[in-house]
Amino acid sequence: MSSPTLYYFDLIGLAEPTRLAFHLGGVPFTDFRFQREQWNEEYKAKSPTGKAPWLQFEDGSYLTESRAILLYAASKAGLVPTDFTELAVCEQAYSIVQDSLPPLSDILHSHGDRETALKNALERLAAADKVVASRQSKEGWINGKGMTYVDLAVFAFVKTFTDRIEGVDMTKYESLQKTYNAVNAEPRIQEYYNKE
Ligand SMILES: N[C@@H](CCC(=O)N[C@@H](CS)C(=O)NCC(=O)O)C(=O)O
Repeated sequence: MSSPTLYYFDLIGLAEPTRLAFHLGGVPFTDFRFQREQWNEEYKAKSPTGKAPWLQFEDGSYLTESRAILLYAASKAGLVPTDFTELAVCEQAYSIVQDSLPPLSDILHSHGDRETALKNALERLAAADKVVASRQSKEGWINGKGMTYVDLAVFAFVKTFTDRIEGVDMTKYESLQKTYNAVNAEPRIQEYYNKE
């Protein structure tokens, strides 16, 4: 399983935490990005499930589902806790943040009523903020100790909200913002975005 290719849209979306984990771990991979038209014409049919992202290995095997792919990349970078209680704390935060994704997706794709979707997303964000606060370290790490894969997921999520959703003040969600700031302050993360 050497030098895999990560297939996804040219977006943060569900692939950015994996890209960051590979980068932080110094793990070689190909960051293959397609546009929406290319997806419709070519890559949807190539995807093992008709969805993206997926991670293709040189031997023909693959991993699909963003959470599984992130865990794979993060394990290579030493960003998955080996202690199961710590892992449960990370998964708790991952799941509750994921709950905001359906309304977030509705807003981004202009599906349904924006106000209702925004209200739902913000309600879930407030819940996620509360849960993250309960164990977060003073530096901002969600497991209370150091950086893990879930910090990368929260970073990408806050970045999407900040960059793409008008009218939301993410600084109100202090714990999520603190995690964002902790990840953003890492020199390897700065290097990643300065290179782009
Ligand atoms: N459960 C999947 C969801 C994947 C998913 O819904 N991907 C979207 C992009 S974020 C997609 O492929 N959309 C294009 C389509 O459905 O044709 C995961 O976490 O990887």
